[in-house]
Amino acid sequence: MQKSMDKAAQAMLQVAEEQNIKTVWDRYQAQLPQCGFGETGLCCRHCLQGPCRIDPFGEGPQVGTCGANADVMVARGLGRAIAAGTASHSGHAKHLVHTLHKWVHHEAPDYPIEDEGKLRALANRLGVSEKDKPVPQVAAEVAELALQEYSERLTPSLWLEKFITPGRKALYEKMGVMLYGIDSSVAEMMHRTTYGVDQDPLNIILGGIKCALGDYVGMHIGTDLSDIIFGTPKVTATRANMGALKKDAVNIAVHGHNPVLSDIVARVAKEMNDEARAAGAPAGVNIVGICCTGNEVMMRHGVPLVANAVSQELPILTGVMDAIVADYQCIMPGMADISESFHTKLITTMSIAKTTKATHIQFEESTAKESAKQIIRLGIEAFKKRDPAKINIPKVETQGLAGFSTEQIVAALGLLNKEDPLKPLIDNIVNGNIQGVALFAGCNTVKITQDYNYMTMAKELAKNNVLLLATGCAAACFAREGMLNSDAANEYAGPGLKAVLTAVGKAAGLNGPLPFILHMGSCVDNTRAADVAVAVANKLGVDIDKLPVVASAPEEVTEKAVSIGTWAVALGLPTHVGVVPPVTGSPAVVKILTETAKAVFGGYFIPEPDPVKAANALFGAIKERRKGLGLSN
Ligand code: NFS
Ligand code: SF4
Repeated sequence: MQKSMDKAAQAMLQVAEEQNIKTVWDRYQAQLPQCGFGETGLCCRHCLQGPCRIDPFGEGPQVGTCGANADVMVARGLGRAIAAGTASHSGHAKHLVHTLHKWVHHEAPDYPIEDEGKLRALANRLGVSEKDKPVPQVAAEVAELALQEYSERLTPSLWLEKFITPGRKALYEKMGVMLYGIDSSVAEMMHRTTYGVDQDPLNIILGGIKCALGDYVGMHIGTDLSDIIFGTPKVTATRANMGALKKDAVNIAVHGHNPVLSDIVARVAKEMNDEARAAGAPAGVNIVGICCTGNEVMMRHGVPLVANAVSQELPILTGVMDAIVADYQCIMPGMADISESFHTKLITTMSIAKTTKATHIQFEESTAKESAKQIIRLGIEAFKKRDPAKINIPKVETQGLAGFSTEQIVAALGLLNKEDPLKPLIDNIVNGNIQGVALFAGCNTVKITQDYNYMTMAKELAKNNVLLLATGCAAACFAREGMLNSDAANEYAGPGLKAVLTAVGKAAGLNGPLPFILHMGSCVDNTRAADVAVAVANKLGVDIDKLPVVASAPEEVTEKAVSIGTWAVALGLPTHVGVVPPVTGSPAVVKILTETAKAVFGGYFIPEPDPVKAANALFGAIKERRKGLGLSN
């Protein structure tokens, strides 16, 4: 199997081979064959009488020591994955809440409040009267409400109630999955899946849905507060891939997730150009992005994203990656080993995410700018230690647009209809120019040729006039592969879709159509797409499960992707996964996820490793929903 479709990644993998440097692909090879019990979800370590395994072929034991059967083991494993994902997204968001709270108390003086309008709009939506109150007071009240979302509430989650459709709210209450607190939903999942508690797979999965709604709320808070503090993304011309690394600059990558770190580094870098020049780098400091925080700074500052997820180690092999600054999540431990073979300085910054082989600079909001400068200085020092013989920058660099926040999508549509911006979108869905909308999210995995599923599915769906939204590593993939521009729209979009994109592009003063894939942000920004769906559903007076909107994580890896997929299902979306999670050991659980979920929530999982079949399945789901709405075209 080819490792990656990305031309720059291919070039660097060649270098890895020549220099006998082991990457994630080699480590994966060394793991093969992977354990069949683990792959199917049929092992359990939830107590010390284990580990227990169930024989999927029916010959060995069919229950664990305590009597847990395959259905219980698989459902419990899935539940815990959702809890881990929820804890991660909401932990990231909690960090932003603390930053806002510190800002109010003058303990985070270096942070801006870029979008007062969004702060006030959010306050209003949450029922806080903001009129005549100064920004710090409104911020304090919003931060307080956000913190309250975490612990056990006596009333349903405010964020969930205020942002979903009335139909969903009623359904969640009826099904007993209404969220009363993010952290409490995680704790409850840990409780119900521990030794001898929940033993009904359907009940465990309903608990998983409740916890996944905690993920949705955590992500929503993350996006809201990032926008308030750092600015709501605006459509930005940007570049991507490893060709954006510069031989004559100090190249520093921000890697991880939270703009609390990366946004400040991107801002402060502008002040450090002279120091870099003095060190012999005429082009100054060149900040680039890796993974989701790369998307954050790409949207807000046009910082080029050079790699993501499975290819995160490869920029080091260019020999010009002077420093990598990491916060948390999706940072492979293997990064530390590879950076040791080069001059690259790996810098960790968060107390919960250290690695023995990296330099740790504790990043505090109170001294954010100073810490950022200290970090950049380490990059400048490392630059001096470059080995010219090892320099090898692949000449692959793409152009595209990023930064399609919900607000920007509404603004773009407003160019066609100022009074009623959603109308052009709805009209074009009704007349069939746009058959439906597909949200692409998730990671890149070593188990699939990098980008292959994304690219294949995107082309298939676009041909059928499906508008694509992308976040996280999906958005990063499309950026690296040069899909976020007018040329790609001209090449791949079907005639109806192209006509709409051209009309909007023209109204926006572009030289061609809008991209057929709208880069909506990082992984936590998936709720931006949900907000668009909710707005359209509310306007039409139907629930989300009636809309021709689908989701896909074609190359997913993380537990976070499992939580997102689960709330997408709970929102009512047919949701494709290209890597089948460890659930196949329980046909009962598979049936709950793919069939029962559809009957109850309207949304359901479509596990399908083949990208063409997956695109057909999603388009089929879109067609089914169009028919349900009485749209025969
Ligand atoms: Ni989200 Fe995937 Fe990580 Fe971001 Fe990428 S791996 S689940 S997209 S970087 S979180
Ligand atoms: Fe085995 Fe049951 Fe313990 Fe799991 S909880 S390890 S199945 S005894």
